[in-house]
Amino acid sequence: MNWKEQLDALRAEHTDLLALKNEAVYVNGVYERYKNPVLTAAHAPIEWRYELDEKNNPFLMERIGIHAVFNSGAIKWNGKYLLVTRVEADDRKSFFAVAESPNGVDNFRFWPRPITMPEYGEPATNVYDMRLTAHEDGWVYGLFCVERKDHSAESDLSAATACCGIARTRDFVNWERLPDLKSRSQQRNVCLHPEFVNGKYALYTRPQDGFIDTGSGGGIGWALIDDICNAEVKEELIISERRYHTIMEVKNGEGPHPIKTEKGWLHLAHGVRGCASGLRYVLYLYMTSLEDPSKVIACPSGFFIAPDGWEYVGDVMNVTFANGWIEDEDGKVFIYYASSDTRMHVATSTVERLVDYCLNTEPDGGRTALTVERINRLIDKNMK
Ligand code: M1P
Repeated sequence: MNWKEQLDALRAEHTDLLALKNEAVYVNGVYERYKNPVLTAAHAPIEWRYELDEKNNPFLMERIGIHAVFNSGAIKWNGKYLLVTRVEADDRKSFFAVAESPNGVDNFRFWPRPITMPEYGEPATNVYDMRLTAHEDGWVYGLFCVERKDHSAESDLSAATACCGIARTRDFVNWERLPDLKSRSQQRNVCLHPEFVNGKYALYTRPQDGFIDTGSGGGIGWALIDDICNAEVKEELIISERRYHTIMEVKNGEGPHPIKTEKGWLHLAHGVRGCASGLRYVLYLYMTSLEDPSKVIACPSGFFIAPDGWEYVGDVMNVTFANGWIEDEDGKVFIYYASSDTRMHVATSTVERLVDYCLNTEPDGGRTALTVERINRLIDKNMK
């Protein structure tokens, strides 16, 4: 093949990938999973990776490698399903890029350029995992993790700090960067509640002692903020606690902002436990009260989505992670989750089914005997 033929073949393969239709393949009453991932590294535009000039790139090599597309914020915007993705280049640096689809389950295409996020203070080493919130103040906010080198431990090459970056936009191209969240502890997985609460902005937080270890950080926190343009966590209430021998023994973190339903706020979060093969990240749901979004009213036991089949395999194995979902006008919910820090998937459900799941799945009993008792109660009912 000559250079031109090679390029045509590359373009044809990319076009076919983007046009691939998706189909629901796995139904468990709660949600449908889909056959194909909605976004992978191979979806990244050819123009981001190759220099398309035969003279300068005679072997048609990738000049910039894209390694993974995962942990994406989500929003419905002008009738389109938008993901603000975490794209990781081969150099391990993550950046944000918008991809849109006409139907939410396939045909996702990246916008021509990645997001140029303004810096705040010391330039970030890495940024990732944006949670999007169309707030009732009229702005769309993106809250994300900002990683910087920990200068207090220069000799430790892995020492880093995590804090919450805050930016807002009206078009997803131009972003106004606000000061990073001030907090006594490090923070990751911070998300903005869509409504004012007692006249204040409200945040879901995840306090952590170190960059990786949550340490004394007890779980998902709740904090009211006086001024989003100078946001500071003054008081933090832990609302979804880590607990021994649960799916969130080691860590947890809020996903996207909760969906408002007639029966309460519906939350999607991730829980982490340790096992012989490392950390296992799964997704769980819980609900809080409409009157007081910091009060948990339902906390079904166990996981809602865990890695399945080849989702186990990737850059960081045994991980499902979600920071984006979209509720459609008819109550359909598109749950965007990443597998193993490598690719993006979608699962679909409805508000009605997710609320039913939350309100009719018992909380973790804490002991084997109680799980067996529950199964026996169910068998008794079914034998009547
Ligand atoms: O590698 C799994 C996940 O690890 C982190 O999540 P957490 O702070 O809860 O441990 C994040 O870096 C996340 O991006 C990543 O998917």
